[in-house]
This record gives sequence, structure tokens and C-alpha cells, in this order.
Amino acid sequence: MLDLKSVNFDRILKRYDIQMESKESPEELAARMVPKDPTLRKVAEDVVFMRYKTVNDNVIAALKEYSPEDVIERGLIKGMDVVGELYGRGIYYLPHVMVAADAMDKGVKLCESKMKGVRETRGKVVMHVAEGDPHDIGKNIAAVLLKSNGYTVVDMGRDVAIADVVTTVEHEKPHIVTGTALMTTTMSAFPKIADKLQAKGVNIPFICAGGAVNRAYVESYPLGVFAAKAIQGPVLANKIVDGYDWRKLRENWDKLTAVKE
Ligand code: B12
Repeated sequence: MLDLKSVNFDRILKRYDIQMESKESPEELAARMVPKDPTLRKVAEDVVFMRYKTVNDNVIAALKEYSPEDVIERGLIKGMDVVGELYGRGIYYLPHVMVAADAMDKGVKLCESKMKGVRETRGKVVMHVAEGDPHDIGKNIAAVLLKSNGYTVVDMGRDVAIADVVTTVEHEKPHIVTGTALMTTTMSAFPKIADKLQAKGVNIPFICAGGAVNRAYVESYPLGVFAAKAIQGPVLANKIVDGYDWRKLRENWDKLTAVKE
């Protein structure tokens, strides 16, 4: 007969994932991850706590102190980083993420309205999110920044078929094509697009971004140039219209993307 009195239940049947999750509440995690500056903190917290009713007022307040680009990069995106962490830990579920994404979207639109428009176009960019991928927040931010820096953007949206990207590039004849992938199941569209473009004699840089990809992956296929942040879009684009091809962008990548935090 098993003597249960001698069994220490604390040492068995332990769900380490649940133990980890319960360690930090969303409030504690947010307090650790959001910016220290009180104005930007409120903006980031509006995204974390899905306060789409207050996000407008807090973004307007932040825009009095910071540029629209900073409010996006240092406020709204920091909030979405926390949401991503909470989702990854199983504390937030998809509905939370969707409402947080709505709050983020409201904030980005407000920032966009405050960006200076540039009349003359510097160049044309075709943008898309990879086939099968619905994650378009980063692509939308990158589009806002490119437009505010004088680029004409042909935004193909999300979940775009490989063949459509290739046809649009052939038709629009842009200086740059971009792709965003946040899922490991969708990023494999990029090398296929690059191969098809090259086969048609198109050699423009293909800026690829999103949580699923990294620099090594993007540089493993022709045309690919990695971007870690939306703010790097205009920096790379300016060099492209100045005559840098994808090889030269790769060679100078570290120098070009060394932007302030
Ligand atoms: C928001 C979100 C959603 C939203 C998307 C809303 C939207 N309109 O985008 C919703 C709720 C719809 C969603 C759905 C799903 N999601 Co989701 N989602 C996220 C979350 C929490 C945040 C993503 C995000 O917007 N980040 C903020 C933006 C700003 O980051 P970003 O896009 O990377 O952009 C930055 C850079 O990459 C760069 N950038 C991006 N594009 C470009 C372009 C250019 C030109 C340049 C220069 C730069 C640039 O600039 C930005 C920063 O400055 C992530 C978690 C995470 N940690 O990423 C999961 C995550 C991406 N989702 C995930 C999953 C699995 C799903 C679902 C499949 C879940 C499910 N079981 O149904 C579904 C998709 C179903 C489908 N196929 O339709 C996984 C993917 C895992 C993987 N590796 O494959 C993640 C990583 C969560 C996780 N930890 O598991 N999701």
C-alpha cells in the first residue's frame, strides 16, 4: 500500500507554465516594459489595457511633446510589445489582442494626421503582408512613415498572394517592394517572390520585415534587405533612390540602420 503521507505534492504535478504566468500580472509586466516617461507611458498603457476610448486624448497630449514618429515608436509600439508578451504567456487571448490592435490603430491614424505631407514624390514603393498572414500593424506603420517622407505607396494590404505581388511590381514599376511576415508559416513566400522577380529581370531591393524574419534569413535569398523597424524604411528608401542596389544596402546595413533608441 502506498503511503500518501510521505508524498510531497509540491514537488510533483507542477505546471511550470502556470506558475510562471501567475508570477507577474499584466500591470506588473506593463510597469516593467512601458516607457518611464509619463506621457509616453499613458499612450503605451492605452494599448496594453485596450483603452481605445482614452487613446485619442493621450496621443494628442503626447504629440505636444513628441514627434508623431516618436509617439508611434516609443509609445504605441512599446504597448503592443507588452500585448505580445502577455499573449505569448497565455495571459491575454485573441480578443484582447484584437481590441489592443484597434486602440493602436486609432493612435497611429492620429499620428499620421499630424505628419507633414510632402508634395513631390521621391519614389514608389509596393508594400504587402505575406500570403496567409493577417498581421498588418507594422506594415501600416511603415507605410505611414514612407508616405510622410515623400514616397508614393501602393499598399496591397495583407494576405497577398505571391503571384499578385509579382504582377503588381511588373505593372507599377516601383523603386522598392516590401514584405511583412509575422508567422513562421508565411515567411517562405519571400524567397519565392524574390526568385520570380529575378526571373522576370526585376532587380529592385525587396525590403522584408516582421517578427518571423531576421537579417540572416532575408539575406539568404536574392534582392532581400532586412528591416527591423518601421523607422528604417525611409532611411533605406532614401539610399535606394540615391542609387544603392540590394547588395550595397546589405554591405552598409549596420551603418544605415544605426538609429537612435
Ligand atoms: C496583434 C497580433 C495579432 C492580431 C493582428 C492584428 C493586425 N491587424 O495586425 C490578430 C488578433 C488578428 C492576430 C491573429 C493571429 N495571430 Co497574432 N499576434 C499579434 C501580436 C500580439 C502583435 C503583432 C504586432 O502587431 N506587433 C507590433 C508591430 C508594430 O510589429 P511588426 O509587425 O513586427 O512591425 C515592426 C517591424 O517588424 C517593422 N516592420 C514591419 N513591417 C515593415 C515593413 C517595412 C517596409 C519596414 C521598413 C519595417 C516593417 O516595423 C515595426 C516596428 O517598428 C503578435 C505577438 C508578437 N510578439 O509579435 C502575435 C503573433 C504574431 N500572432 C501569432 C499567431 C499564431 C496568430 C494566430 C494564428 C492565432 C490563432 N491561433 O488564431 C492568428 C492568425 C490567424 C490567421 N491566419 O488569420 C503568433 C505567430 C507565431 C509564429 N511565429 O508563427 C505571434 C508571434 C504570437 C505568439 N507568440 O504566438 N494576431
